[in-house]
This record gives sequence, C-alpha cells and structure tokens, in this order.
Amino acid sequence: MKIAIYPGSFDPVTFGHLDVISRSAKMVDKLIIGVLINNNKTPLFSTEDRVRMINELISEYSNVEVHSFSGLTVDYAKKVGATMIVRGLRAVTDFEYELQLAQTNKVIAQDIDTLFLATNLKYSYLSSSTVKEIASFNGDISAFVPQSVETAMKKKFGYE
Ligand code: COD
Repeated sequence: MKIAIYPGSFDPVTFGHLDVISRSAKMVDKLIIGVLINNNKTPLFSTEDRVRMINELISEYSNVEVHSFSGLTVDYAKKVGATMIVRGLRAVTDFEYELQLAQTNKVIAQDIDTLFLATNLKYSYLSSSTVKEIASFNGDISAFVPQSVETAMKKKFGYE
C-alpha cells in the first residue's frame, strides 16, 4: 500500500493546497495531510481549527485523511507508514527551501522520498500569508479560499 503524507502549516488551507491534495490523492493509495503543531510560531488558526477546516473540504476523497503532528516530519511519516512526502512548488523562491528540506529529510530518513508537484498555474501566486494579509483588511479572498475558510477568516478578523 502506497502511503504519502502532505505536511504543512495550512494556516489557512487555500485552493493551492487543495489542488495539490486532489492531484496527489490520485497517485497513492492513501494520502495523510499532516498539520504541524508548531509551538514556535503563532498561527492565525489553532491546530484543531486547521484540521477541522481541512476535514470539511476533503469528504469527496475516500483515501485522504487529515491529522495533526508534532516533531519531525520524517518521524511522523514513519509512524503512519508513509514512504513519500508530498510538497508543492510555486516559484524559484520555494525551490531553494524545498530542496534543502527534501535533502535534509533524505539524509535523516533514507527510505522516504519527497514528491514535488508543480503548482497549478491558476494558483502559482497564492500563499496563506497573502490571504491572511488581505483578509485582515477585509479584502475579497473568495478567489483564494473556499467559502467555509473565508467565513472563518472574516470571523477571526472581526468582520462578521
Ligand atoms: N500551489 C502549490 N503548492 C502550494 C501552494 C500553491 N499555491 N501554496 C502552498 N503550497 C505548498 C507549499 O509549497 C508546501 O509544499 C505545502 O503546500 C504546505 O505549505 P504551507 O505553507 O502550509 O506549509 P509549510 O511550508 O510551512 O510546512 C513546513 C513543514 C511543516 C513541512 C516543515 O516546517 C516541517 O517539516 N516541519 C517539521 C520539522 C521538520 O521535520 N523539519 C525538517 C528537518 S530540518
């Protein structure tokens, strides 16, 4: 059984992430989305909220699950029996960071590979940080995130 994890912050999940989920889910038997519990960062949404928001958006996929994790991504991958880490690549700016991450992970866990998916052109400019900035000024984010996420962001920033 081919199991992959798609780890990230997902603060919040965007159409860019969802595109990577839908494409990679077709390549494996099981895809586990791993929401990092990062104690060093202060996310906009709690880990529980991020997991719940993603969970509501993946019901159409029978082979996709979402969970939170802490610690090293490769340790989480081993724990769930995954041999692949899925990551998305947008621009050259992603490449340097992603390559370093993938190579470091390969050194510490030789049996786990990273699979890069080039971003869908439609979402190549899209990032969670940009969406947060626009939402903080009550800008229109409907082209970037699903309705449920948009509503949660409006509430978070006190616009609803
Ligand atoms: N189109 C395509 N892909 C996209 C888009 C888009 N529009 N937006 C985001 N993505 C991709 C990103 O490139 C990334 O691959 C993935 O989606 C998740 O993105 P984020 O921003 O939600 O998550 P990150 O990049 O903050 O996640 C970082 C990790 C949590 C994976 C990393 O910090 C990690 O592994 N931490 C655990 C500790 C560890 O193991 N460190 C590594 C050893 S040094």
